[in-house]
Amino acid sequence: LHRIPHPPHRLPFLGDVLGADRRTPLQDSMRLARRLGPIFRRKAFGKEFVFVWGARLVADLADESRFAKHVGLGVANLRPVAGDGLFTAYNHEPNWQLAHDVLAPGFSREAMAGYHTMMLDVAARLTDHWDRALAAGRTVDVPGDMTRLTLETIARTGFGHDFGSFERACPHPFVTAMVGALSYAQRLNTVPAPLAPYLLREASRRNAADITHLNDTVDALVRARRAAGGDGRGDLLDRMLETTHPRTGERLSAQNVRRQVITFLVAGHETTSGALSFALYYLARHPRVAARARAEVDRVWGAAATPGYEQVAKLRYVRRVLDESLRLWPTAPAFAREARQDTVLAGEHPMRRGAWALVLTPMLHRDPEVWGPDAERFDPDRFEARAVRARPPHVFKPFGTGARACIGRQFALHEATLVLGLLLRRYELRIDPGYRLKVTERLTLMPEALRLRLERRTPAS
Ligand code: MNH
Repeated sequence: LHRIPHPPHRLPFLGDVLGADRRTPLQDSMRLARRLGPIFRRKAFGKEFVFVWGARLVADLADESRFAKHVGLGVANLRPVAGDGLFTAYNHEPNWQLAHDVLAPGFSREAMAGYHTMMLDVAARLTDHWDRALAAGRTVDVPGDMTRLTLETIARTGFGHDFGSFERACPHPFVTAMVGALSYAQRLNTVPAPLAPYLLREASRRNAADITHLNDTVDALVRARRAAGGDGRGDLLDRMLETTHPRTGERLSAQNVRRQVITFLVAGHETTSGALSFALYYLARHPRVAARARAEVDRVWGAAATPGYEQVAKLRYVRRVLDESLRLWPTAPAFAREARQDTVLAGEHPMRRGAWALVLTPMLHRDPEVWGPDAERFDPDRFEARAVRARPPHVFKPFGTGARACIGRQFALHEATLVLGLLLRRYELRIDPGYRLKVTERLTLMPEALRLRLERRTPAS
């Protein structure tokens, strides 16, 4: 451990927390990473954390035979909310494999094709909303509206539910409760654990109320489905309630269903909404990129009023814009890996069984050894097939890695590419030239206070 650098001037007990901003722990760690190099330590309240971002080190951590997901820090803090749901389950908990096997077919190609029409319906509510803003000469609230869109999409495709987000001036109470729970989970890392109940007394009371609200919302949703006797036409909730494990015949318990629904509602929209928001930011900042993407949409979709399922995956350049946005700002910005047995990381750093390290994805995605000296520059051409093939594996990890990687990856990519295509086809995006990108953190990332002015696009001749 002594070979791993750490910041100078450590204080007893407080460690390296001085000068740290508790609202931006990730961007703080990025600053430290730039100073200290591809692997470093950070100490807080007597605990020491190891951060890794060098591409060679991360590639080694991706070796599934020696390392596995570690449920730690932010993820562990969500256990009171999501328990042994897919995202927060420990590797050894039997409900992980059970739920994974039961739910994986919900993300197959066929299932995705089935969600396509519902995704289009929800996207039409977004464009209606934006058309009204445009007609009234108002700017649009990008993170707010992307959150409305992605919440409605997962609620509709997963659970046949409508939160009415576009009809509300303020976020749905479910969203407020969810943001509260995520922010609280992040704050827990900024105080010494034994003191949390005292230091965060008020916040922890609010958190308990938030969790109760999440549970109540989900219980009502499940009750309604059971009362209707199923028939979500094979959506995720039907699978959770009806499907038995193909081999063991086991079923998810009522308690576990509740945790999975919360998991999917949260994991299924917060990160996608951030990804869409950053992509729109970069499109508005780079008119030439936007023009090229728009030309592709025109060419691939032609005169069709709405795109078919197959026509979304054909938007290769739009997808590169999305990938490049996720490179610079992967909206789930870290994941943790633990040693399955005593091992040596990259032949250099001995690790005991159970020892773990946090991968700082935004820094992995900026490692100059892989991405070059201009790694900070936005350039979708980095994801041209030829350029991708020329890079080593495990250098682009916005969806995590291995058995516990994101189950919703294809879902998110289809939804986001579809929506970007629709928005590019319909509007020109204008950004206030004075806007400076500022990133808000609540476990996930979001461009703060991003507003765009829309212009109705003059139809292509
Ligand atoms: Mn998602 C796991 C990122 C969209 C449901 N997701 C992960 C992990 C990352 C991640 C990173 C791994 C975390 C870890 O190793 O601790 N997810 C994203 C991003 C987007 C995203 C960047 C959008 C962009 N995720 C979605 C969507 C859904 C979803 C959409 C559901 C519809 N994700 C999950 C679930 C897991 C997960 C469930 C946990 C999988 C498991 O452990 O088995």
